[in-house]
Amino acid sequence: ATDLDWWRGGVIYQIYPRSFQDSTGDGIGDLAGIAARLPYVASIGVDAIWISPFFTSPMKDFGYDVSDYRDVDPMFGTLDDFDHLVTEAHRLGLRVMIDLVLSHTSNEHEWFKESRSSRTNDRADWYVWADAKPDGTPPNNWLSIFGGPAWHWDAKRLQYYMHNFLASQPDLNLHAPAVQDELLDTTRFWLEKGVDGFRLDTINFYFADKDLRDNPALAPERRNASIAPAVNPYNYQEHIYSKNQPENLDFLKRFRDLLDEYPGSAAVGEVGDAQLGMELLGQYTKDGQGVQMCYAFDFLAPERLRAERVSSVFAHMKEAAPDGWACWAFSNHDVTRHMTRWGLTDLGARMYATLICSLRGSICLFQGEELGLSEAEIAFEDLQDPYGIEFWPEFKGRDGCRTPMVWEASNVNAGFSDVRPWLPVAPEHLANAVAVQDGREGSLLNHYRRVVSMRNEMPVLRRGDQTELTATGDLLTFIRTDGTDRVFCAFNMGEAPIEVALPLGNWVPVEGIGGTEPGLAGLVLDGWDYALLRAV
Ligand code: ISL
Repeated sequence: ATDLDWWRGGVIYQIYPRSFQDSTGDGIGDLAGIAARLPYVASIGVDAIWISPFFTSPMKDFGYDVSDYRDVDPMFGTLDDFDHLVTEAHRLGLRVMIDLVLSHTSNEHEWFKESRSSRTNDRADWYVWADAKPDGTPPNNWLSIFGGPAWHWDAKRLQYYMHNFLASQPDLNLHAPAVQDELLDTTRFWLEKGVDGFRLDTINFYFADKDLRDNPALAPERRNASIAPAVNPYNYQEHIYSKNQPENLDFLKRFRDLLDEYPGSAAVGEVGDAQLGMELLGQYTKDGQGVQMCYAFDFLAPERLRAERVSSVFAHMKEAAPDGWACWAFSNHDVTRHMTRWGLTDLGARMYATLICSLRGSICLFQGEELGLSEAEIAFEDLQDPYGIEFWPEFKGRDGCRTPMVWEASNVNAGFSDVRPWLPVAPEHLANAVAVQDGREGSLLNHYRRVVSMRNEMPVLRRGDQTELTATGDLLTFIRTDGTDRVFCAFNMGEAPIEVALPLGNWVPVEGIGGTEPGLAGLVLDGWDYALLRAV
């Protein structure tokens, strides 16, 4: 617990509080439920939990629309419940990261209510307000990711306000010094409560162009629907003015100075940007001036992750973010679960689990990923996600990865809740329940436990360099090195057997296929097989 650099190469387990464990019988998960399930989380061997937002919220975007940053929504419990959760987590050796949404608030936040009340109040400039064009239309062509223009007319102020996400999520104006101060005070409030770190939502959306210039159209060859769905007009613009402004670096520096007052605290900033993600990661994590890690979107793409893609992402990182530190993920609460997205079998899921635990960087596992959960099908009538409702049925939204955790196969609602949950438990998930896999030696859950502890026990995997990354067809190989410690990692990212030549030296297997004799020149990996070998 004294390792101040725990985050470097650490494993973070993401909890979506609505769907983890209900303790009050309202069909919605809560903080007390999370606290009760922490021994399970600790059993996976992770370093930290990241809890998606649990702050007071009208829940238009399920907590990513905050109306009070310093309190817990009654649906999720109380500040006392949170304190108890932190104590429990620390007792179990888990660090706690909370999800701060500093780019925008809810339109029901007191700040916004005051800001919209006049053009002269104390918080008049806390949001991004602008006059209509002479013909009454919005000030510029910026679009909202969740559909429609990024501007909403306010009949009280007779001005438009800007929202990158829902109209009920007005963007804060971080150009106003008072806004920055307030957000940093809020951050301090939680540090004082004993949290160990933050996942910072949409960190690249903190600032928009002061002059509100129009975004240019995006050249068709640069179009990349890997983040916003292809049916979204947002994909037809280059968002150079509505986000990613250089003044963000100054704010992140201020944020980092605050973190440095609390040794051992760390932040991972989310940068969802199809074109510039890696460049921004490089800037935001550089030289201890910004956040420690950026959450990279590179492995969240719809297409199955191939060897070539892994190698090109790291090659790009070497160029664009040589000193950067990434946090990798295959699944989260915004994308189709990777079992389904990539059409994986159990064998494939094991290979990808071992791969993510072998990569240089920190990693995030999303609740249920360790169980091999597939994306749930949600009928339109049951749909909750406003993003899905907007673009249905071409894009079905994010509910399919947000269904309740499955604890027991036999219990009502899989042990998640005594009553009908806010999203249905997927019947096909029951066979994957924790209780089913827990004691079964070869289960995917136990595989995750094994590869996470392998990473924990081998500093070379957590912090070592990564060299000679090579993709040859479906074969991915690289060497992790830390002083004289060297681990050769080979992954067959396809179905057909592949012969692998070992680098010069004597290698003994540490994970994956066994039976390699020291001095052997090569081995054969069956489909989806992998091998980690240590130099002796
Ligand atoms: O930028 C994007 C598309 O170009 C998005 O992918 C964006 O990065 C992503 O949607 C941000 O997600 C986060 O903030 C949202 C919230 O709905 C998500 O759940 C959260 O993870 C708004 O707060």
